Amino acid sequence: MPKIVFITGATAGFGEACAYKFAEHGYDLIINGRRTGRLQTLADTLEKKYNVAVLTLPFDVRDEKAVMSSISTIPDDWKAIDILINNAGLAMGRDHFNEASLDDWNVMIDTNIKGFLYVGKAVSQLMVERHASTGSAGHIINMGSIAGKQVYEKGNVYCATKFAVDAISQSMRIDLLRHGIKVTAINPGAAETEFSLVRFKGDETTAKKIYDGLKPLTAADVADIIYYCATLPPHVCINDLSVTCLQQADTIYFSRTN
Ligand code: NDP
Ligand code: 8X3
Repeated sequence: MPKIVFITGATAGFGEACAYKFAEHGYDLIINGRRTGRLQTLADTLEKKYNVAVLTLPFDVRDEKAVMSSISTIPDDWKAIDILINNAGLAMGRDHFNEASLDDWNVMIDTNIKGFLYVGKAVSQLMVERHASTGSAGHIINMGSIAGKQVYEKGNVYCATKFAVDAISQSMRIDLLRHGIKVTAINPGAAETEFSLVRFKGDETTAKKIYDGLKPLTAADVADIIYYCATLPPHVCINDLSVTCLQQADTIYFSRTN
């Protein structure tokens, strides 16, 4: 039986790269995102290229009812989820605390904390039930950030949401220990995806500047690391992994070529 991996935020960036990586290795996939066209195209491509089964599960992670009903009504043969990559998330704006937009803060809190919690809870329940009936283990891989380890100027609420992911990952690891569920937090530094374009609301020039003089991480780099964490022996769990490109020491210190 192929293993099943459930990836939120699979329409771009890390999530999409993970979908390719796991499909390449024969996993069946449940993929989520809001852009249904992209989701269906990805499903069609992966099914054709890698001969795997793909279930699309479009919902907005901020919509509690949609998350809970979509996941509880997954067809029975898809409920045996081995790995959750709880990745959907975003930054909105990069402004000093007093100047930042409340709307931006609400979107980040609703997506990166509340949506992340809804998905984590719904899938962990399925994993717990499966562990009780078959003894099989699950693995939850949470997408944190180095912004969840160290704050930076104008990072305020985005950093806070990733500090929350860090804290929740630690709590999940403790609470799910008795159910044999591994919990891994991945904390990347700057990676060139659609992240900055979303953060700067479509302003391509500002988004590009983030990577000026850098060879940043790619989505494929992060997917490789996630795949490595997910395929270690059953008794081994990477709890927390931070990764940056060579030119980045932490959230503040960079060695740019320009
Ligand atoms: P992208 O913008 O490239 O991808 C983000 C993904 O999240 C998209 O698939 C998007 O899909 C999905 N998403 C966003 N909001 C929602 C929502 N409300 N409901 C469902 N899906 C949603 O960014 P990344 O791949 O870079 O980011 C992925 C994660 O990695 C985020 O949690 C981010 O905070 C984190 N991260 C990113 C870093 C970076 O430098 N790129 C570094 C460290 C962490 P859609 O729009 O179709 O819904
Ligand atoms: C994304 C990395 O440094 O832009 O989480 O906040 S950073």
